[in-house]
Amino acid sequence: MSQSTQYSTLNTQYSILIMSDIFDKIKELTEEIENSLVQSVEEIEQFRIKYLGTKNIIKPLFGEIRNVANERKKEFGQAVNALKQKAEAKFDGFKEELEANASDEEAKSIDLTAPGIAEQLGSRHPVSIVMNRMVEIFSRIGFNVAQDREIEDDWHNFTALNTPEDHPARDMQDTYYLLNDPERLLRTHTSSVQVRVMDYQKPPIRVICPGRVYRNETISARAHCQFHQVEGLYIAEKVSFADLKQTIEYFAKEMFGHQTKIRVRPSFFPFTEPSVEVDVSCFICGGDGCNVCKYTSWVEIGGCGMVDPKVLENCGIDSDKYTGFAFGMGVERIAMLKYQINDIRLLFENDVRFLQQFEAGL
Ligand code: 2NM
Repeated sequence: MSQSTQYSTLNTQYSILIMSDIFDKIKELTEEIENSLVQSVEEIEQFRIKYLGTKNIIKPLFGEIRNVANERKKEFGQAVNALKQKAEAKFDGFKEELEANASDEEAKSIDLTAPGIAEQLGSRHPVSIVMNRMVEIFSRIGFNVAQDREIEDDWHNFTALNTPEDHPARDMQDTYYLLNDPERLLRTHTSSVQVRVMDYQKPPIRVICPGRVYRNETISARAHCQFHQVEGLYIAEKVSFADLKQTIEYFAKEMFGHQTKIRVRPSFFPFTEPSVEVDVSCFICGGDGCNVCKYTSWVEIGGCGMVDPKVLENCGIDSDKYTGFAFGMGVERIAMLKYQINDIRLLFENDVRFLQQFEAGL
């Protein structure tokens, strides 16, 4: 035997002795890792430090390889590597378990029986609902919508409409005039829009004018200083009062139900002759008498008449060739009847507890 062989043999002898210890140590650590249990994040961290940290207890075993006999180096290396992999796998397992438990805890904290949070849908203002419905009804028989300014001049709001200089409607008591410009006022009806339509359009004319109007009224349950109107105008050859009544009857049946009847009572407006006020049979009680119709069986919905020839002439329309009818209705009044709202102020206060009771959509 050469010296080197001898030395090697010696070394092997020595190593074998230690090796049984080292292999025992590996086995012991393997079992320890396998049997490890953790309860908390802290214990997982302790495990990591012990087996995988920079000063972990597996690391020194790798250094021992130089003391292992050549013929067992491979076996030893594999065993230590396996031990290290075992520790890594165990640690990964702990982490996964922890994460699964965390999401379990989270899931447990959700009350699946709790009622859902309802999506808050906006609702349409009752004035808009009724106004849109009125426009839709008249659109179906050929009326076009016309809109124009709310700040008007005296001509379009009064003079062209045959309202005399001394008419009470022109009074500061009834009409809002602009402070810095007495020639301008807030329109008191949407007839002013129809005057503008007649100015730029030749007959036949068939328009409805929905919009906001202003009157200097003391605010109460029944009156407001602002409200909305839908006014209509039809000018052509041979337009008659019968045409007017048919149009109003069609509207009333569409708006309040097909059993609805209409009646007209003589009235007066500066811009129409003859003029009438329109009632519909009470759509709440059907004529038996109730609070809405004040036990009269009828409810008033607006006024109308044949356009005064002077108005047509004022707007440049030949009154020998053309005749026309016009009507006007208050949107708030019809909304209040339809929804049985007893105070007009509710329609202008924007209290959501009131507004939420109306339908979404059109
Ligand atoms: C009403 C009643 C009666 C009306 C008249 C006109 C116009 F411009 F043609 F002269 N537009 N609207 C009218 C007629 C309005 O409201 C109660």
